Amino acid sequence: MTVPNPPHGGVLMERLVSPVDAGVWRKEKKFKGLWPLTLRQLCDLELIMNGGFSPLTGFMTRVDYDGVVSRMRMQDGTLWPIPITLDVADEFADKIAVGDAIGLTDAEGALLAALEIEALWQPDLHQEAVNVYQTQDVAHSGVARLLSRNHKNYVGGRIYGLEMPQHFDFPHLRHTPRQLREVMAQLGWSRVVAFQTRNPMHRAHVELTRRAAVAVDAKVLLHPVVGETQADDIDHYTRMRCYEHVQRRHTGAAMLLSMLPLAMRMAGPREALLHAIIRKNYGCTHLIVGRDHAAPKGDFYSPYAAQESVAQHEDELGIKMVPFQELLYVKELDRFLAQDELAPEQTALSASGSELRRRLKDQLPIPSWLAYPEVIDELRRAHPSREKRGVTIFFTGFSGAGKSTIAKALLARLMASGGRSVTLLDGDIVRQHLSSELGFSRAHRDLNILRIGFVASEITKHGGIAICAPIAPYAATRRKVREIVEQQGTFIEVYVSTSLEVCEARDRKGLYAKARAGVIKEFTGINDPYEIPQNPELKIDTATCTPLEAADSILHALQQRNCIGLDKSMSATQIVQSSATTPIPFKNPLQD
Ligand code: PPS
Repeated sequence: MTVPNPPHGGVLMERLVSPVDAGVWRKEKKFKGLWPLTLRQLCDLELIMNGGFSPLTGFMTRVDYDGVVSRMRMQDGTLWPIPITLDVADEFADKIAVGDAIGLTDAEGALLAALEIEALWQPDLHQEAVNVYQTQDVAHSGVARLLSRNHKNYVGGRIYGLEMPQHFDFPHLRHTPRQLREVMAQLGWSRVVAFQTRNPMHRAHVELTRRAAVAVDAKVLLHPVVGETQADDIDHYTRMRCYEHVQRRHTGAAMLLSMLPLAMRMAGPREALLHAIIRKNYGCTHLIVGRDHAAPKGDFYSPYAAQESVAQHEDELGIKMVPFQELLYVKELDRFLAQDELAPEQTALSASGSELRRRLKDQLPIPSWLAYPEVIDELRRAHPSREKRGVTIFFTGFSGAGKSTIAKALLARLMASGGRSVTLLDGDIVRQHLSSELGFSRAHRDLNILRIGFVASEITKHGGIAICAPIAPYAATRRKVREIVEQQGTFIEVYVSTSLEVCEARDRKGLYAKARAGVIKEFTGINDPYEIPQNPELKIDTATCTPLEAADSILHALQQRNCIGLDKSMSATQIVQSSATTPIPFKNPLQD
């Protein structure tokens, strides 16, 4: 039987203990603490446990970390490019010490592994950024993630895997290195070229993979990364469906498809080396390395740095680099050719992933030479037009500023136009249901706003319109909500800037009077702070417009941003005119 390429370091280092030992760890060993793993840490743990990170036996200790950061070598001299570390918060680090064992759990609290602590330290993250990412610039997504992390401590030590993380998505496409090696051995594959990707495959990718396989006389492993990559990447569910379509088209072409649970760092040249090591551990002999391999947005690495980095170490690693050739589509031939194969008179069209993304984003037609039609259908389903994507309209302002009234007017306008589901999360209503146990301390207000933000982000994710109308006095909390919502769709902050004097003069609920009299403590504007929004998308002063005018200016802003379609029955200008003829003044006692 064929033997696939041996793993890095010679031995496949799997860290899952026997069921009997797992039972002993669970019942008899004492854990000093339980650490709930982040999604990224969960990916790292899985690759430590399944041997994808061979020869690592756990999260790196300080000596290995220092060696890897400074010269890409572990203490025993093994080549390793990127620290694989477990970062934990101060409160957790304060409770543990070298010699202790801790339990590592998933987000639901299921115990997955034990870690025997051999090192606990506070790393110099700036130095790590400079060495590993070659920059401290937070415009680099990997550096930004590293430097903004709340977990400032690293815990290193051996891992004893008790249970693999559970996956319910595409179980037939998940393999450990051992399983994939067995499949390759059964197929008699001794030369396998891996294609690493975090993007959907378009036809030029398929063609270059085919060419690479021919060039090095190898079979192909499509090995897409499905751990966390970059925030704006296409979700792995969509991508996996696309890869499956590609595989179906190439059934005769000796092509395996398997998911790699790696959380990418976007560390360019160093990351390309890590990709090579992992593929060797999965039994591959070759890895396709493209221009800008594992590079973030921005010009942080020269286009060929990753290829050079792998080429330089390929003998030591025992896996060969196959450089990715940029292919262009030649109209006259209906074929893909490399730049140096083009005849002067031929029309070459760019077949790049960015071209595909641009066409998807701008809802432009996508020709079938750029991607297979069934792949295009999947991508279109995952990219609804902007006017079908979710949006959160987040009002903020003093009590009595008019937030609820405008929100209700906006809700009515949107519902009247039809076609969208709209949910109003009004401050008062939320406090009766979602946040009924909360008061008005800073901690409770933050919790309240984050709950609203969570619900709004779910609504946005599913293509709905969420209108939120809390006071939301703190800028940092508003920013957090913006961050979680923007991962799903559009966020529009509307600052209802009605002055405190006007709000107090209105005092419809009599709360200002009570606050002045000291009956209500921590009342926003009177004896509690309100931080004015610095860059809201819209600012509305209800002292100078009616609720319908305010709602219409928001509708107009939504239309300008293509968040909603043009209402054919009533254009924005008509709406403004009609509302101007039937003004509803803010002093209407039914409001707010
Ligand atoms: S926060 O800060 O965003 O959590 O506040 P929010 O949930 O929007 O509060 C909404 C309503 O609570 C009433 N209320 C108070 N507001 C501010 N400070 C104090 N101490 C307070 N106590 C009660 C008030 O009516 C707010 O409603 P609106 O709709 O804003 O007038």
